[in-house]
Amino acid sequence: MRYQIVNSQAVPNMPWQDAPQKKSDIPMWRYSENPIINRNPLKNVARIFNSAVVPYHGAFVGVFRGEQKDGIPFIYFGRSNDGIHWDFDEKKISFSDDEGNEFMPKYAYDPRLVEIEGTYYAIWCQDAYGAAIGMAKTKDFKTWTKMENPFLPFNRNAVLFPRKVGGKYMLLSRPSDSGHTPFGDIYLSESPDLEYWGHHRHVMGRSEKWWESVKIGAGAAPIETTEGWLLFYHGVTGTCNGFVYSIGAAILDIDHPSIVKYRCSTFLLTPEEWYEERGFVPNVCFPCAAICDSETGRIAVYYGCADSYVSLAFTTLDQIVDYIKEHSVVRDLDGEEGKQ
Ligand code: BMA
Repeated sequence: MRYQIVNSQAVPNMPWQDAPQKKSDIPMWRYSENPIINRNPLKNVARIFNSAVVPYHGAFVGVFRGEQKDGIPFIYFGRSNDGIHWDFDEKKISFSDDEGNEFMPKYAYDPRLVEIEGTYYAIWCQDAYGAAIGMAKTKDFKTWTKMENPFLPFNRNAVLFPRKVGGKYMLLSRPSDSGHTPFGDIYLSESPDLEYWGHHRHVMGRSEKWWESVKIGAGAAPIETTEGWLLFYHGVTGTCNGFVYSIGAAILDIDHPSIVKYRCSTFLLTPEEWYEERGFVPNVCFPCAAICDSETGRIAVYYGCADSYVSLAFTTLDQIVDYIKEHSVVRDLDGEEGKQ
């Protein structure tokens, strides 16, 4: 391997499928059995999509956006031996607050999940007198402790880094409005304790490339590599029939992640298959997690499809980093420290 995944474990049993014979020029390919989670996946839940998973004790666990049959999204816990076939708890995850009282948000969606120093953190969008970021932690996936909300409304798409950088926890997010925000850049915030967030920096904005010309938002937790932090994100374009969500990628500086080293000017995946083009919200590929194997450099991206399903796409570190570098366009704004 030309590049290495750093500070990560070997996951020999991660989901994987070799690239198809008929290769696209973009080195990311879909799992042939997509979608891996279909409609009506459990009682009272009509659709699971935009969800995040991690390796855990030789198997896999995850937090799943489950749209209930009354249309309101909550987070459900799931486990899997192969990362493909999932069993879900029938009841949504309930959290406890500092005083041990049960806490259930009014709604919760687009969860991400990351391990930092032996604790697992889920982070999602929830109501805090307006759409904002909710956060909770667990060590055993049995009890979850609700943490302070990092930001005021309106903000969505929050993604934690898997380790401290320069002694601080790092969080990517997208400040937004109260609706289906027609704008949005990715910002970085840091914290000494996961409670007080500051030193906000601009990372990157929507670009003049049309596939991501309306807004962008962080996707999977950044993957630490010898080239920098590999970030899969979503980019949105506007059409006469509404938004289209594609998957893109960038590589952020390892010590100063507000600086973009490489930014892929093309999408990696855009809605093409029936499960991406057709659903509750058509034309959505929305990445929320990536599992990687440090031994082989294999990467599996979990993405929500058409707000209706979960699917898998694969790549390898060498192929994707080379592709990003070859197609990189970094504008002055991306290369700045993001401080004004
Ligand atoms: C965004 C979020 C995502 C959703 C997408 C497409 O604003 O709400 O959860 O997948 O819209 O509907």
